[in-house]
Parts: sequence; structure tokens; C-alpha cells
Amino acid sequence: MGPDRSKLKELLKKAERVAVLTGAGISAESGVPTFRGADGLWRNYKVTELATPDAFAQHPELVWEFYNWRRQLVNGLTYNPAHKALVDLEAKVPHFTLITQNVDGLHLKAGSRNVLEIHGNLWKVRCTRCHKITTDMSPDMGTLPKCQECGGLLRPHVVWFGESLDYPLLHQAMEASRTCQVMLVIGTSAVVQPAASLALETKGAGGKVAEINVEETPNSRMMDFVLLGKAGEIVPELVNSL
Ligand code: BJW
Ligand code: ZN
Repeated sequence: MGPDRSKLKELLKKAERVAVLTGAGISAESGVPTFRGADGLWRNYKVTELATPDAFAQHPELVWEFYNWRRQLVNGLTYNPAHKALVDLEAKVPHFTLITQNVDGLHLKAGSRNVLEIHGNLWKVRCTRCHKITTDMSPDMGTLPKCQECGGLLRPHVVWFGESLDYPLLHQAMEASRTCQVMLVIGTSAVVQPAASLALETKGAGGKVAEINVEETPNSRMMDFVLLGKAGEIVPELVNSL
């Protein structure tokens, strides 16, 4: 444990308000592939070629195949010690907000309560015609699933590139980022906006920011603490000592 880590622990111990931002890296040790990892994502497509309204408009069956693959994959997986440690951290901090970019639902499965899923959830679908949102846990939705109410084409209830985030959720995420004394940024490459800017909100308001990642990111330079290593090891170590 370096001097850096003990200083961060002290800050966390005293903090009344803590925000955490997570990305795909926190689920990597559960077996969920990251988006920008070395192996590519799915059949050599880039995420920017599949997670867009354009891709869905032109090839809805391809996009659904991709999401069915994700559903089947995540269905057999569960949370890891990093997710679990954040549940423990929530119990220790008076005001705790967990902002996640992940759609895998693993934070909720682990038992975190105040979770903002700002990019949506893999297990929810939305009708493109009547806009009704429903939860559907089937691992395979078929190629072109239809709405039970109106027969319209269903889409995953996730946020694609070029789409706006749900405004009330983003507002809560910004508020939590601005008012926290400490923000932990765990397992995100910090390239996708507006999530990547939330740590800036914290810094701008005088809070401290700490990054936990296996490698440095474009945000590392602005961090007060950079903890290099696996989330599944660092997060429990940090939280258990509080
Ligand atoms: C570990 C680890 C271990 C691994 N332990 N760590 C300004 C400039 C240019 C463009 C834009 C801009 N503002 C907005 C845009 C457009 C766009 C954007 O940001 N593009 C960038 C690529 C440049 N943003 C949007 O379109 C957003 N909407 C928006 O801004 O609306 C207003 C607007 C619209 C149009 C124009 C301008 C404004 C919406 C973004 C939606 C992102 N959606 C996705 C898909 C969600 C559904 C799904 O999952 O299928 O969200 S894309 C994908 O990336 C997914 C993720 O949540 C997101 C972030 O990825 P994440 O989590 O960081 O994963 P990775 O794989 O990138 O990184 C993993 C990290 O973990 C790595 O760092 C590893 O090192 C680390 N790691 N193992 C610790 N064990
Ligand atoms: Zn409908």
C-alpha cells in the first residue's frame, strides 16, 4: 500500500458524499468483454458500427443478433469482488451514488441500491412505435422481436452513439459528480461522452478524483490518484480497510 492509497483511504473515510463511475473494465473479471479490448467486440465489428441508430435502421436483424449474443453471454455470468466491494462502500458512506455506463445489470445483481444506469440496461427493451419500456429476461429475443401492445419493432433500451442520455438520469449523475468529495472512476477508457466528463465536474467543484484501471487513460493526467491494477483486487482492498 503506497502513500497515495493511504491518503485516498483517509479521504474516503471522512467523505459524506461519494460518487463512483464504472465502465466495462469492472465487469471484465466477471467475463464480460470490454468494448475496446484487444480481441475486438463481436465478429470484428467495432462498437461504433453496431451501437448506432443508423445500424439499427439499416440492419435491425444484425443489431439484434449482436444483442442476443450479449444477453446469452451475460446471462451465465455474475458479479465479482469489485461489484461486491461497491455494495459494502455504499453501506459505509452517508450519500453514495453509483453511476454506471454498463448495461449488464451486474451492480444491481450484486446488491447496489443507488445505481444510475446512464447507458440503459441489456434486459430492458423499448418499442420503436409506442415507446413502451418492458423488462425481458429472455436470453434470446429472436431476430426481430415485436411489441406485445402494438406490434411495433422492439429495440434494446440502451443509449447508442448520437442519442441523448435520459435527461433526469444525466442530471442526477451530474449533481452527484458536482457534490461529492471523492469520485472513484473504475474501468472506463474515458473516451465516450458525456460520461468521460463527469470526473471534470467533480474536479471543477473542488472534489478529489481517483482512477482505478489496468492502464492509463486520457483522463489520468487530471486525476488526484491513479491506481493501476485490476478492479477486482484494488476496489476490495480499498473498501475493506475503511
Ligand atoms: C480494467 C480491467 C480490470 C479492463 N480492472 N480496469 C464530443 C466530441 C466527439 C464526439 C462526441 C462528443 N460528445 C458526444 C459525442 C458523441 C459520442 C462520443 O462520445 N463519441 C466518442 C467515441 C468520441 N457520444 C454520444 O453519442 C452519447 N450521446 C450524446 O453525447 O448525446 C448528445 C450528442 C449527440 C451527438 C453528437 C453530440 C452530442 C451517447 C454515448 C452512448 C455510448 N453507448 C455505448 C453502447 C451502450 C449500449 C451497449 O452496451 O450496447 O456505451 S458505446 C460503449 O462505450 C458503451 C460503454 O458504456 C461506453 C464506454 O465504454 P467503457 O465502459 O469505457 O469500456 P471500454 O471497453 O472502452 O474500456 C474498458 C476499460 O477498462 C479500459 O480502460 C481498460 O483498460 C479497463 N479495464 N480490464 C480495471 N480488470
Ligand atoms: Zn409498442
